[in-house]
Amino acid sequence: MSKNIHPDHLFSLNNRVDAKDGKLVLANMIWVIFALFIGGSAGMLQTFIRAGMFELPFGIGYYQLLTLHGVILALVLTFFFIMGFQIASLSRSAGAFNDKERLLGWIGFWMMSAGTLVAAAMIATNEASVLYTFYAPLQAHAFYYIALAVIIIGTWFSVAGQLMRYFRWRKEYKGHKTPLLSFMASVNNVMWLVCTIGVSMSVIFQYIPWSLGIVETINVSLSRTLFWMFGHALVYFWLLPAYMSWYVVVPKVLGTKGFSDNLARMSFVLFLFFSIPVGIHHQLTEPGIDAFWKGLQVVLTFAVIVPSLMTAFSLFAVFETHGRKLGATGILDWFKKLPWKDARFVLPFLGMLFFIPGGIGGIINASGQMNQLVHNTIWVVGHFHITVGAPVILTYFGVMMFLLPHITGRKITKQLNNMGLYLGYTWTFGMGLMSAAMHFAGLRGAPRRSTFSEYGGADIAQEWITYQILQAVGGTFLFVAIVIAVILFIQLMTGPKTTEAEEFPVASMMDQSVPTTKWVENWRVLIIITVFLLLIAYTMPITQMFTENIPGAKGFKLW
Ligand code: HAS
Repeated sequence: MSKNIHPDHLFSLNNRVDAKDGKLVLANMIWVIFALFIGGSAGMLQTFIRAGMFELPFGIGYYQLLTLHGVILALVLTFFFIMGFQIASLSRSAGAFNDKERLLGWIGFWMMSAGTLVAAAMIATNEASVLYTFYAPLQAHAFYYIALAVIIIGTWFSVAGQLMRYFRWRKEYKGHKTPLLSFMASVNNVMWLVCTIGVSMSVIFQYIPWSLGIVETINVSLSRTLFWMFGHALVYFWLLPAYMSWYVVVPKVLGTKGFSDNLARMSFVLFLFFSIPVGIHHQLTEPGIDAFWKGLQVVLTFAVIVPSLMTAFSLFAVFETHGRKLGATGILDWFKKLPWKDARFVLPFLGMLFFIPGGIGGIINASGQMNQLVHNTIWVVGHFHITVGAPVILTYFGVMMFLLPHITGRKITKQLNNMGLYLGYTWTFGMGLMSAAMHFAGLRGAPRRSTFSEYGGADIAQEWITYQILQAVGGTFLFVAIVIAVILFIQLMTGPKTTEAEEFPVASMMDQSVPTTKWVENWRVLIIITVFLLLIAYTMPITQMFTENIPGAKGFKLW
């Protein structure tokens, strides 16, 4: 392909998601809506149980419901959304998938679907009440672990198809910088491939033989360490699609340009480097890991905060320059110029607001001594509801607003846009109330992963009850928001068709025609640095887990 193509031409090669790719995207998104309804309903019930206001019928256990809630929202909803959105982003920005790439996407989709159904059956029959972290020595049925492995391998197939599409573009337009959205999706995919290796090894070589009775005991420290090597990167795997939307979609919705293509690429590269070698910050209170390695991973955790700060800076720059162009003059009145009536903007913006306390909470968690105070309290549950449960999910909603009608050939009507706004405000109120109550209760020592108890009439447990009631009120608002969301998403896909479908907004950047920094797209260098940091952070702690004669644990089924 010619080297003389003007970057602006390359930027606007594809205006829409290809129709065949669209079907694959839609299949993934239907799972998202289903998972939202089931997982959200389970969540509301939990808040009532924890407040002592409701008891589950038919012998259903609290931990059974909590496992369902965590797995279906944190794993199923997110995985299907990410695959769907990334396929759509690649198809929109790099062009249609070929048959082979699309087939890989479909194989991935069916494997993820099959794995989800088996895992759900295991949870429904109370064979797998081990929560989404499936910590050993709690032992689920072998089918549950097999199902989890199938889901992860399913994502690999889908990711392989997406990466093939990206690298085909690079070959076709050799020497040109790749479309930003396609680059971002590829970084997330490569990060995913690297971080899931450890947890897959653990599931295949530790959990499955142990749950089948082939080996009697499991090395708990090793299994948890391999889980968190994946588990913290998982949170950025959720977050980066939201950042794709913040960097690329939101500026276009405002009718302006994104701040910087180069800065956005750099922040994604930093996520690739620093998302994985930080998992031990979830294990700061655990024995069996040397303090030095905990300290090192805390330092690396502070490095992974930098790309989020770069993102915040970039967003402020976009909002302010946009407002000034529209005539804002004072320090903050650009704020008034933002499109407050457009749900495609308001949903992700509310998410950004949540991420300010969400990010501060993360920094508190990561600070060694502070972690002693909050670890295993419901503060942590509050933290993840204002990170994955708000910035991430509200942005996913914002994406669904335009993506569903874009693919199905419809428009967002005024009425649907208003529903989107109600969804955003109801979700914000419910999540704000519930997670603030969780943070405050956590600071007063209320534990996480526990059902209602008066703890033998202990005074301190009395203090938690008001917060638990507030959580139930917040949970009720969230349930109302979920009902709005489900109705809205169905209507966005089934309303009257139009000749001109809703656009998939993709902004150009202020530095669109500036060439990208060369090494940022040198995948060999990127992967070497990623693996190097991973080896530095994990080689010694994991070696010690093999050499220090840690006794294995038999399986427990405490439910
Ligand atoms: Fe976290 C625990 C540390 C981010 C999710 N985290 C969890 C768990 C989950 C989770 C699920 O170090 C619990 C896991 C479990 O079950 O045990 N977290 C961090 C740090 C960050 C962080 C340092 N977490 C996230 C994100 C998540 C997530 C993102 C999901 C998507 N987290 C921890 C630690 C623990 C932990 C410990 C273990 C706790 C324990 O002991 O168990 C950082 O990445 C945060 C950086 C973020 C920022 C914010 C940038 C702000 C932006 C918005 C700008 C707003 C604008 C609007 C522009 C620095 C980008 C402005 C408009 C106006 C006009 C005002």
